[in-house]
Formats: sequence, C-alpha cells, structure tokens
Amino acid sequence: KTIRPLLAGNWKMNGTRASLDQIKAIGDGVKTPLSDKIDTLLCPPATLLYVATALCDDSPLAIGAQDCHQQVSGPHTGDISAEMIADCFGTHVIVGHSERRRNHAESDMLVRAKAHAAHEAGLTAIICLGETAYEHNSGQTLDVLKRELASSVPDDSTAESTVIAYEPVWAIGSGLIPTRENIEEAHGFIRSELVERFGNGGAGMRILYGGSVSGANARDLLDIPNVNGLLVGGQSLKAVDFLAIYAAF
Ligand code: G2H
Repeated sequence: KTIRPLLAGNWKMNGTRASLDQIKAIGDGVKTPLSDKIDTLLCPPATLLYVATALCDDSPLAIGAQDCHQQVSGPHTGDISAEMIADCFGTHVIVGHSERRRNHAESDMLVRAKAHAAHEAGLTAIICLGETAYEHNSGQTLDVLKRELASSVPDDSTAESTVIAYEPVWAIGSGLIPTRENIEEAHGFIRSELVERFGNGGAGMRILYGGSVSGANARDLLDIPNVNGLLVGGQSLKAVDFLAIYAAF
C-alpha cells in the first residue's frame, strides 16, 4: 500500500498579520489536481493560527501549530494546549522540534507526553527527531534515532495520528543536506523500528525529511525510499518558494 505524501511548512517564530497574504497564496496555490495525491500543511506561529484556518477554509491546506503543552489547561503561563489548537481548527501540531529540545530543554519523555496530548485532542502529532553534528560525526545516528523513537513516540500512535519527521540537527537552516545514502539509511531504520513496534500502523506512518529543503533539492529527496514527504522551514515563508517545492511532488 502506498503512503500518501505530506508537504508541511514550519514558519517557526516568523510571520505577522502582514504575512497573511502569503498564507492565503499558499492555500490557493495548493488547490490543484496534485492535491488528490498529496496532503499539505502549514504551521504558522500561534498568533496567526485562528485567522489562518479561516483564510484557508476553502483550501485543502491544513493548518497546524508548532508546539503544545502536555496538559489540557492550567497555570502554565505562555503555553498553549492541544485543545486550544483544535479549538482554532488546527489539525496538526509539531512536537519535539530540535529547537524546542535544545532551547527549552525538552526531554524525550516530555515530547512523548505532548504527542499523547495531541492525540487526545484529535490532532495529528508530527514528532521530530534527529542527531546533532557531533552524534553524526561520531557514528551515533542510528543509536540516537532508536532512543528518540522508543522514548518520544507514545504507545497510542497510529498511521493517522502520527507523523515522524527526521531532521538532522546539523542540516537545519544550514544549507547542508545529508547524502542520499545517509537519508535512505536513516529513513529505512526508522521504518523498521516503527514496523517492529506498531506493525501495520508503523508500516503506514509517514516519515518526513526536514532540514534545508528547497525547490532545488525536493525532487531528489522525494525519490529516496521511505521519504514520505518534507518538513520545510525557511523555504515555506514565501508562497513562491513553498509552491515550488509543492510542484516537485
Ligand atoms: C528544519 C526545517 C523545518 P529549514 O527545522 O522544520 O527548517 O528548512 O529552515 O532547515
């Protein structure tokens, strides 16, 4: 059974009301026959979430958030819950991005709790993992992926509720991309771990590649076995760049 690919954009801490025309242009740009074959998602900052879902309600473009708290509500100043994202008609949430793991000291167990909270709220969790430059250079990539998969992915994960994003930390925003062999090995390893743990659910789970994706490399990345889509940062900010990646599917 073939896996329906997903193209996802992550705006990170970028975007104000002035960027809404880009969201609209992306929503309009993915209303093509290609949308029968692939899913598309944009994760703007939380401040734009509600208006973005309204702007794109006539588009196949799904709207998601970049993080959530692991609890439903409570005294957590500055946090947003998965319920709040669902309340704004968001359908997905990214959890465990390396920028959160590093800058907010998020552990594998916390990422797992956030993904579980996303599932409870009916959201699809996009769980990010990947090795640092040091881990890559010292040959620890598969060990890191094994640990992160075992610890960050909750037991209730299914092919519908969960997407895995492989993002080598050293490839993020750097313009550096791992070799085809490196990506094929990492994605193949992630697949085999998912199948071992989740059976058919693991066989159908989407595994995205993320890190310096652009219109120039998207086609080659999508050719690699077990690359079921892309998670795009910098090149998702402008509709023209994001739609060039969309056209590569
Ligand atoms: C990796 C990616 C999006 P960029 O973080 O999640 O960002 O495409 O800018 O490397």
